[in-house]
Amino acid sequence: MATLQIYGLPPSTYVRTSRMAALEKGVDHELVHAAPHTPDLTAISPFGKMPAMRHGDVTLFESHAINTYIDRAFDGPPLSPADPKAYARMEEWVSAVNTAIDPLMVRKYLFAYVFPGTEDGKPDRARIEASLEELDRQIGILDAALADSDYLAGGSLSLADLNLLPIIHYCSGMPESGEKIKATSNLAAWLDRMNERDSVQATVPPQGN
Ligand SMILES: N[C@@H](CCC(=O)N[C@@H](CS)C(=O)NCC(=O)O)C(=O)O
Repeated sequence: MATLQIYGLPPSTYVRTSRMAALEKGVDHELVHAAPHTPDLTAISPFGKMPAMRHGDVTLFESHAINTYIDRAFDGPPLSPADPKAYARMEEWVSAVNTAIDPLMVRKYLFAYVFPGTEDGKPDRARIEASLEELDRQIGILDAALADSDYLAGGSLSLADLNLLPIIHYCSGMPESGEKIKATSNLAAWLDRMNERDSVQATVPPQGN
């Protein structure tokens, strides 16, 4: 059988999710190191973003499409609930993370530390400060979402949890968000639970990225 290839770089939150999906299914994959907008990626993704995927003659871009393919094309534990309500709940959280949480927590807040674009290269404090109120609100939303179940879509791990984990991993290591996450009960417990998984431990991004 063809090798599953995931194109992208280890620090990327979306690349990490696809790699975790493969590991959760017990599928060997090759990570093909490719930066955004380089030929390996643009050959598959018209937008040049990571991740992209190749499996035999199947090529895909967009992480949720890739993760869904990995879940359905291979044996191994299901990463999407069979129950329609729980399935819709998973989709709800994948979408909310991609459209609301990633733009705030990653693109606005974390990037103000990692890619500040300031003259002296120091964190962009104005952008960080401007993120904090919404950061607090979103952490509260996630904490509430995990009040009645161990995972976002119910009692079992799903693609929604794998999609969120890389973001919360980074945020838990930053001063303001780290403090806020530590002060939660459900989100902090979810992170501890997730951190015990082999797929999470095998994909920890290199330090300094
Ligand atoms: N909606 C896309 C988003 C992918 C995405 O934004 N990837 C980032 C890295 S985490 C990227 O490639 N950024 C480079 C760029 O936007 O030019 C997906 O889910 O795959």
